[in-house]
Amino acid sequence: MPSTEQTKKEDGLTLWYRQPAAEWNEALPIGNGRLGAMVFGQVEKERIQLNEDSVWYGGPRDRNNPDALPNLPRIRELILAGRLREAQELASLALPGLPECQRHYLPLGDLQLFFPGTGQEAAGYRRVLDLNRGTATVCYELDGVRYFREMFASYPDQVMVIRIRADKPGSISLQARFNRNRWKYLERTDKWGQDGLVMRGNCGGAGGGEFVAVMKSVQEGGSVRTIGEHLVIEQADQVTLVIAGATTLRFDDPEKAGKEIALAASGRAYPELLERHLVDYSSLFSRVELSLGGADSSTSSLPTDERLELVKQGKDDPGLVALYFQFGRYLLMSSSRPGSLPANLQGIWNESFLPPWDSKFTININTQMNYWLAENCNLAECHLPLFDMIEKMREPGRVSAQVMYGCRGFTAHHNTDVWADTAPQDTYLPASFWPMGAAWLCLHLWEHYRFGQDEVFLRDAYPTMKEAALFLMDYLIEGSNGHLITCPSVSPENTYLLPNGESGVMCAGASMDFQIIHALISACIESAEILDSDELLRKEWQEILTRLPAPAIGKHGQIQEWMEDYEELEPGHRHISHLFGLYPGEQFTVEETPEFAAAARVTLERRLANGGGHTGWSRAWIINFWARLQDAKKSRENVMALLSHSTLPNLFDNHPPFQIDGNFGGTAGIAEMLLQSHSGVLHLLPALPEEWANGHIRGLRARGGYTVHMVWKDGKLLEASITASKSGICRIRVGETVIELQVEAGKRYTL
Ligand code: FUC
Repeated sequence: MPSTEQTKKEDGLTLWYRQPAAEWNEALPIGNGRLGAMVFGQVEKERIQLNEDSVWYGGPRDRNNPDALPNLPRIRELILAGRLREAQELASLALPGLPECQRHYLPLGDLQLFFPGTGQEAAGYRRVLDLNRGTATVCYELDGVRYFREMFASYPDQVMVIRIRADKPGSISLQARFNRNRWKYLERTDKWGQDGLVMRGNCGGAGGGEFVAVMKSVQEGGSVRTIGEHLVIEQADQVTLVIAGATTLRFDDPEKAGKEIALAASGRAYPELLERHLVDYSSLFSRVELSLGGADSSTSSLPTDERLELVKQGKDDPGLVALYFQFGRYLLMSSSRPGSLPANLQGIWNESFLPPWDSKFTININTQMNYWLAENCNLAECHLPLFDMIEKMREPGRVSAQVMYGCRGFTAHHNTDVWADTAPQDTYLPASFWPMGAAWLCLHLWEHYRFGQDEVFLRDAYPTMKEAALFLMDYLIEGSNGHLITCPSVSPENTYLLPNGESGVMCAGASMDFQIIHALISACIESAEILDSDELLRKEWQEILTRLPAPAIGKHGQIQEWMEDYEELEPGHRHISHLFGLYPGEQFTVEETPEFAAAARVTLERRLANGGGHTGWSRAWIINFWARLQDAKKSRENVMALLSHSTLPNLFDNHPPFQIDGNFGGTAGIAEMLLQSHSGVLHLLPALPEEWANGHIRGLRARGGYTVHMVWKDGKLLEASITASKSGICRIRVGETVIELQVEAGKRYTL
């Protein structure tokens, strides 16, 4: 066994620990978009908790409430007349989905490995997640023998691979089994020949699919056999376990498919499996390199949990920030690859049969946040599963638009699930009856085009964007002063106070709605211009833009959250929806609309002064807001707050509980501090804090088809190089200086 594997000095791109995970939030995630695992690294009783992205409870349903449309005029009338209580009561009866809830995500199961103990404690224990290789390793010494396990989820081979070795021949003995804790009655494990197991079962619920997990063992030396539901390996030199999972969502016969996948992979020697994984993995991961300087060997050589603990005590650690940034990229690559489902609230990693918020796709911020890093952090293909989901939502979304609101186009409310369900989720008035989900999601299609400049993609995406815009056109109604307004709506998920002391959530015209509509319709106009189509519609869209209520500044100097300048019931609320126009939108910028930028600052300060940012994702959004306001100090303060208040020992974001959006939003925010491109200029180092005075980044992407490298020293840009994918004029800003560069596609320009 190569000694480098045990003694290798961690190079800043590893999460590592001196002890096994005592609980799930300490375990380390691996994944290939579709298959995921949490590796605990226990010495004697190893638990590898497995997920497959399409294991969901129940089948598809039409949950649209047929009583919505007949009652819509009355609900609107009551809201517009200020008879809120009655409006909300009627809405609670007529608008909810039937039944109220969408489907939920389930674990695939556990893989348990039992290693014979010696009664002694293992020495030299080390557990590592190597971000450069996409592998999780565990090594330790028992009775003078060094043991080594290496695990990864291979995208090219669509399997999970576990390699177990020791430095003394014949030392590997273990028993392995699948286990599915609470729902045992729904599945059963059988032998698959002498060297494999298959667990098959039903996902449960009406229309629920079938799932399968299979495992094949390839060992060198010793013996392998199956007894009952166990695989038993004795005195092998080394063992490779190959695990596959499949469901009826993708395969007519998941067992056949799972076995074929596992057989194909187990037919390859371990070094080949590893090599195929590494080639694929590093082709994505290595595109971006980040150093934020501040190397302090006293902390960078410490285990990750100990470093995090020091940050909680107030220690600065730019190296940990850079690691957190790359971990966000790692998580997206591991939970969202072409052909997989999009990253859900937990990415793909979930051990619960009734997970928090069903571990589905919450689309009033969370799912969108999951993808904020995809383009600028150079993982554009990881964005594709979201686009597949948007496509899948079109048909059900048309039904929701028609049945609930009598509108053309397609709509979705604040959640969707594996079946792309678009009817409302819950009867939770602050959130449920908000039909902007599809419109917001479609902006991701536009962003993908802006970064990649691929007109073929835009040609395909434009009809989807247009269909979301058609819904908005029909959903808008004329308000008393000629404005076009949304009704009913909510400002996710806040509550306002009326002057008479009553509180309400449903409203006409939440500011966020107008900002989303403005962004989507502007994107549609620009797309139609690029594609030279829909001239008449473009005129109609232009007219709508002039009739939307303009953003307003309220009595505190803040961006108004609603059309009326209401007080918020919870001024520190985690949602800051009315700053959509600052980020991810672009309506409020420091240069073009300084008055709105100033009001956005007041809004943020008020939220934070009242306890805002208490959930991980809210804190991550705040980082992006401050970055857009070009406030380096506040951006960094919030990065550190995300690490110290909302990060678990395995660096997972802590809502609480674990929710992955904060990881993704945090990574996006760090990138946004270093490079911005939303206003037609590449703004280099727009919010670089003093603490990151020396560093470099390689491979960030910018809108317009650019890839950017930067080196900075003492807080000043030293060198930048820009590669263009399209010829034209590139505008670059450093500090207050803007330069224009004539660029040619494929060439690299160094400043
Ligand atoms: C929204 C948020 C919650 C949580 C949930 C999944 O409802 O308000 O904080 O993130 O989504």
